[in-house]
Amino acid sequence: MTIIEKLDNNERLSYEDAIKLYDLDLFTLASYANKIREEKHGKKTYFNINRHINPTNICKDVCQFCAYSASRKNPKPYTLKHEEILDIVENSSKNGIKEVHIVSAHNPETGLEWYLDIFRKIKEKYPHIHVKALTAAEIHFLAEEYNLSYEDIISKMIESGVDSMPGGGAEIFDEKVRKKICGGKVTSQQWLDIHKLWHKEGKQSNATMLFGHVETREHRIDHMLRLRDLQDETGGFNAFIPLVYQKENNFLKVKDFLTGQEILKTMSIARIILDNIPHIKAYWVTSTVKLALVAQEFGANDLDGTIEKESIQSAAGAASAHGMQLTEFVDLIKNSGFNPVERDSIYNEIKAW
Ligand code: V47
Repeated sequence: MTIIEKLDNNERLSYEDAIKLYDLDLFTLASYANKIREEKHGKKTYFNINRHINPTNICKDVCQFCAYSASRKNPKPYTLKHEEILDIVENSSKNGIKEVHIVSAHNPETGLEWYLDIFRKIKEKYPHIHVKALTAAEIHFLAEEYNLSYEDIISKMIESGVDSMPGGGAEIFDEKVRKKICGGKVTSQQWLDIHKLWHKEGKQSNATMLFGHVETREHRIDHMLRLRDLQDETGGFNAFIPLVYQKENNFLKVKDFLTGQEILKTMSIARIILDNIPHIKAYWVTSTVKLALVAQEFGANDLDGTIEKESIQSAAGAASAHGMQLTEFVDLIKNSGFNPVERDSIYNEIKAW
């Protein structure tokens, strides 16, 4: 059977099939991806009103693609006090945020409680705000640093009020590429194991993929299929988020950058092969806002949120340092022909704008 026949029959695609998808032209891929998007979500595009907080940039690990952590490329180490974080949440709560997305570097100097106690403090004062915090990479770091199991860290997260886990730290699962770009931090299998344990607690998470650096198309397909396999077991992933690599201020020397066509093809392929993950997020921070809007017709049905302040990708060149204004965000989605729907962090609908 040809790949087109398999697509027409809605067959689940194998690794060999999925690789062939990249040989199809962009608009053929888009028509299949968009059909799936429309069957699942119609013309709805989800977003949330959120605040990203990155409490420290001091990191034990050195990822070659990272421009955020304090290093000789970015010699400005900081660690926020809990009072400073609470001030940020106080201000953001006045702007109507429904989620704080808290991700830190791997700081061996603060102690475990510094990482966890802030969630308790936020929950106590703002019980209505969803706390999305601690990537699998941070959980692995904390477990190693404090000689605890992943289960221990996860139960401490739950006790402290963490509601869901973000999808960061996945990068690319292929072990050879991983060694090159972020050897030393959480391995691919450990990343998957941690999400599996989190899902086992009845909790939800997201999954990212960093692409457009030294990986190949085959590595991307392998990455997505490892996620599809875990999702078959647990059903705990809400969204898949392909993160487009940003090139400034880091240690990775990448000559050729992705074309818009390659980014859109990858979005469409993700929508086609990840048949068990409900949402594909075009993270406007890394794709640019304009391409994220276009991606709505290539399988993506979520644009993340207003963010307010973004430090990780903006350190590497993305135009996202100050987030997006809510009214502009909503207007852009409407003007591109889609229906903006505000959601909470686990995709309950809050308001059709
Ligand atoms: O894992 C670091 C990435 C991620 C660069 O779960 C870079 O809803 C591009 O995971 N170019 C953290 N990307 C951000 C993240 C995320 C973002 C938005 C929503 C969610 C979610 C998760 O940022 C890291 C890493 O892959 N990153 N450096 C760079 N130069």
